[in-house]
Amino acid sequence: MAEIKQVLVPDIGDYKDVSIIEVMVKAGDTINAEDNLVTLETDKAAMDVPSPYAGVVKEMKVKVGDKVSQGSLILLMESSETGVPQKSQPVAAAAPVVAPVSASVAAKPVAAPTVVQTSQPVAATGGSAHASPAIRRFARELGVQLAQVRGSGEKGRVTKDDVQNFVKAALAQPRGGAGGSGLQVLAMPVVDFAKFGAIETKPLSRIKKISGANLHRNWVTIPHITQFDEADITEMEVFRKELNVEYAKQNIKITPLAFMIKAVVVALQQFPEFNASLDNSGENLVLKQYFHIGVAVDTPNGLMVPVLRDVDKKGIVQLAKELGEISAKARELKITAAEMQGGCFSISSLGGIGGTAFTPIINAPELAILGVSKAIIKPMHQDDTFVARLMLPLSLSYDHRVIDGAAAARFIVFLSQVLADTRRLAL
Ligand code: CAO
Repeated sequence: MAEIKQVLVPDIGDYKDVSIIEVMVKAGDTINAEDNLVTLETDKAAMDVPSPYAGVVKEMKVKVGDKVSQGSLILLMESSETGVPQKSQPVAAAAPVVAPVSASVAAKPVAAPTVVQTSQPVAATGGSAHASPAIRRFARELGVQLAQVRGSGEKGRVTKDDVQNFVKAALAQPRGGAGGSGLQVLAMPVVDFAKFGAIETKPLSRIKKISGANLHRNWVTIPHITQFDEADITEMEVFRKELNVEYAKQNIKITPLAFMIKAVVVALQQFPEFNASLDNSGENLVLKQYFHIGVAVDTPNGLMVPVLRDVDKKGIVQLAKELGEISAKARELKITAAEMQGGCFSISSLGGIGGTAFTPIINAPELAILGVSKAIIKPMHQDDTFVARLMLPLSLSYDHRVIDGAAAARFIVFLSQVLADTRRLAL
């Protein structure tokens, strides 16, 4: 008949107040005898505590970070096994619902904890990773070299999730051909930063996690080239300032970005292969007949790219208004997923902050992205003399699988000409 049994910390030598660094089971789990329950860590060793019985976990009595000694209650288990007493002393009256402990201890000798020497976190691959014996065994079974797995646990410890994620990532890698072109890179070094000074660990925001994974994929899988140019926006600025005075009453602020969004669409109309995506086979170009432009917005939670739709059908003032609205919505986290989909080309403007140029990452499945930096007044040589002109730095990153360098140079030169003479926006 099934009984509630106490599972205690067995004989762990002279150690006392040892930290629990991993809990492998939870209430409701069905486990076999010898399955590992928790991992303990002393300053010298990590040890797994296996279950003396098969059964169902009724209640956990410990969590990660708790300190335990021999005889501490780990959990209550419903089990019909009879066994021999655990070598550890039961903790008196520790559990609210406890069957007679004497009846629960007749099955089998308590499995001794599995011990592994804790290694120092390694600063390079090839060293030994920081992981419990159970995780080492799990990794071994899957053929994973632990030194290649980045540990997300305390002090860089490798957890079961880390091993599983490593395997998932490996399976998701494109298969290499005969020559083996699958991406093989060294694992990141696992560093215990606390060894070098005080630290604080802060989880990444949800948006950063999502955008980070996308940026990583795009950076690794798309052959990027970035083409630079400068547009003379001296006249455009005069016009923009006039417009700003005119529309201040309507509370519409027109920044250089509104002109850029419109100018990009004029360039896309001239160079249709920039307004396209590769299809899933990677063998066909899907040319779009609509003009939706994504704009990177810096929010306290991370980067978001809302999309302005049908830019070809809108004027500068309307675009400035929509840009203000959509970027405010992004910052207030009110933007919907649909409002971030369907872009043809993106613009990332750091012009309001500064910097001379940067290399933006393409927002796949788009084929190109325009980076905009801060316009500054520069001496430009014109008609045998130097004149002061307001020059806007542009950085065009493009997918070299589809777009040739010459086409990219033509695109950015054309774009600069449109910005230099805003009458071309109307053509
Ligand atoms: N050169 C000089 N001045 C510029 C400029 C440029 N290229 N672009 C903007 N400015 C000026 C604006 O005119 C404005 O000046 P005033 O306040 O005097 O009128 C000021 O800089 C601030 O502009 P802004 O940044 O608020 O507005 P914006 O329309 O240029 O940009 C937005 C809006 C949402 C794109 C921007 O706020 C933002 O979030 N930028 C960051 C995008 C980002 O993080 N990109 C990196 C992604 S990683 O690839």
